[in-house]
Parts: sequence; structure tokens; C-alpha cells
Amino acid sequence: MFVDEVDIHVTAGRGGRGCLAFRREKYVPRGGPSGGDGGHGGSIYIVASPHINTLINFRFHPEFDAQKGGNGEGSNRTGRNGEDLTLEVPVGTLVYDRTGAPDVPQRLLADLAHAGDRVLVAKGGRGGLGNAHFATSTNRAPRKVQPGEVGEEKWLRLEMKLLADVGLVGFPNAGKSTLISRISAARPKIADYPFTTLTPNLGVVGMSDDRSFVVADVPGLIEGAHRGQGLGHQFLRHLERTKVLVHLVDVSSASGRDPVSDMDIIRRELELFAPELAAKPQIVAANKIDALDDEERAAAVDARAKALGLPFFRISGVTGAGVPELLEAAWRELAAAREAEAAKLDLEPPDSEFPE
Ligand SMILES: Nc1nc2c(ncn2[C@@H]2O[C@H](COP(=O)(O)OP(=O)(O)OP(=O)(O)O)[C@@H](O)[C@H]2O)c(=O)[nH]1
Ligand SMILES: [Mg+2]
Repeated sequence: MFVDEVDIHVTAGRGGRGCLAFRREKYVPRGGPSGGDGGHGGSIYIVASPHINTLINFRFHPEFDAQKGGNGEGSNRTGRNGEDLTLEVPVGTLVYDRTGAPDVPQRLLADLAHAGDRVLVAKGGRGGLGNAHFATSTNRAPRKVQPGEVGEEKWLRLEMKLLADVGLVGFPNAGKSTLISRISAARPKIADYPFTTLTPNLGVVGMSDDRSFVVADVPGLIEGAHRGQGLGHQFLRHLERTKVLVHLVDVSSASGRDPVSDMDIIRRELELFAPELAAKPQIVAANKIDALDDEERAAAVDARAKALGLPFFRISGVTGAGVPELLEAAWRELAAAREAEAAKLDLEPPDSEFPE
């Protein structure tokens, strides 16, 4: 598991002071109290953003203060509210409250697993009431006002879990672990028997121009996986957060099965397990073309992919043939999915913390 973590300190804005004032108008001899309320202090939020990939910037800038509320003014004018501060973190960040550390155990405040997930980490102080609020039938000229409340203050630890962007799916022995070891630094066990991989492996794929994504190799799926057959079903969950699936189909004759039927079985298992999973962008990769003994087998998978409207590639995880093209296609699908997610988020403005 790859983890990145930083400690930050957040202080929400103090509320503004309430105002002490009386109405003074030419022809009104004894104007009543007219001190307005202080504005609320700004709050601090943390939000998971698809545009952010690491916590590195927080290392250089660990201190955050939200704006104070303005003081109330005469003529019943309320002070302006302090502006909220929103800190953007990568999707998959865990937020812990470690105020009081090292003796107090840290407490999980939020698991920002999805883009747009948001948590209030420090609430701004309420603005104080102005003297206009304190007039009663017996005290028509109150001199009482409230100071603003202080804003919340916390020490937080941010921890980023690496989530997979691209998931490799396919039958056992299809060559998923071989592929991840070719395209990343992950070195899972590879062997010529099914169910070699027992737990998911993650790897970071680095491409030209600073492009990178995280890929997950999960145990192979078999017919009935959605009902718990084999091992893969426990790990299908890991794929729920991925944005793109690469479906590996062994087209060599070594599997002893028909590759098109393999492909259909896996697609059906995904659908039965979770329709959202099956609806993710998918790329079909006919694998082991270095050992292809019957061209018909690859052509049949190609035709099936075309019929389904899915991008299709011929690759070999062993020789690397076709792999760069596959990665470029995965990147394109991923970039499109990230954009779509970001566009959807920009449409939803956050709610205010101070309902009237
Ligand atoms: N000829 C050839 N053999 C391959 C290729 N990719 C994988 N293999 C072989 O296929 C077998 C299974 O490979 P793995 O990478 O372990 O397959 P897997 O999909 O991870 O299998 P499970 O973990 O059991 O689900 C190994 O013997 C690999 O050497 C390929 O591109 N060409
Ligand atoms: Mg494997």
C-alpha cells in the first residue's frame, strides 16, 4: 500500500463583534438601540478533487486560517461573513483529527473516497449579537452586546490511500499479473496455473509528459464469481472505484477454452455483480499474441469487441507488443472519465453552514 501523509493546522475565522449603537435621527428624540450583529467567521472545509494527485503542497504550507467575520455596525447593519476556505485534496484521502496528540489517539473525521466528498473540519465562530437584540419592554436602551465566538481550531492528519484508476479483469491465467509487472514496478507472483494471485496488487504506471495512473491486478474471475465462486468476487469491490477496466482475454490455445465465450462470461459476471461496474469504460485486450497459434481466435475476439463498440488491442504481456498502444487508450479513457467527473462537480455549489 502506498501512503502519503501530512499534518496541517486549521483555524476557522472568529465571529465579528456585535455593535453598540443607538438610533440618532433629527426628529426622533429617543431612538432605540440599533447595533447590528457581527458576521460569522469563515469555516474550513476539505474536499476530494479529481484535479489533485498528491498531498505534496501541504508539506510546504501546513497552516490555514479562514477569514474573521466583520463587526456589526450601527443602523442595524450586520457585519459581513468571513469567507470560507476550501482545501482540495486527492480522492482517497483520509482526514484524522489529532488535536491533543501525541497522547490522544487520532480520530477518523472523514474518508473522502469519491470526488466531491466534503467535510467541515473547522467551523467558523458565530457573530456576536448587537445591542438591537437585547431591547425589552423594561430595558429600551440596552448597552449589552456579544463578542464573536472563536472559530474552531484543529490539528489534522491527512493520509492518502492509493486508489486504482484502471482495473485489470479476466479469467485466471489470462496474464494480468504479467502485464502489471511489465507496466509498473509491481512484482506479483506469476505462474502457469489459475489463482496465482490471491490478493489485489497495485502499481503506478508512468507515461511520458508526467502522466501516470494507478492500475490494479485482481484475482481472476470465473463463471459464478458474482455468487462467490472462486476468489475474484471478494475483490470486485476494489474495482468499484476504478474508472476504466482493461479486459484481458487469453487468445492462445493454451487455455483450452473459447476466447469469445471467456469474454462473454466475464462481462456477464461483472454485470451480475454490479451493473455500475459493467457500465464502466472497457478496453478489450487479446493477450498472449506471441503464442497465437490460430489467428481466428484473435479475430473472433476483435469482432466481438467491435460488435459491442469496445476498443480492441492485440498485446503480449511477455514481449510487450501492443502494450504502449493499450496504455495510451487506457489513458484517454481515464482522462475523459476524470473530466466528466470534474464537470459534474462544478455544477453543484456547496451548502452554507449557517442556516438562518
Ligand atoms: N506466451 C505468453 N504467456 C503469457 C503472457 N502473459 C502471461 N503469460 C503466461 O500465462 C501464465 C499466467 O500468467 P499470470 O500473469 O500469472 O496470469 P494471471 O491472469 O495473473 O493469473 P491469476 O493470478 O491466476 O488470475 C504464466 O505462465 C505467464 O507466463 C503472454 O503475453 N504470452
Ligand atoms: Mg495473477
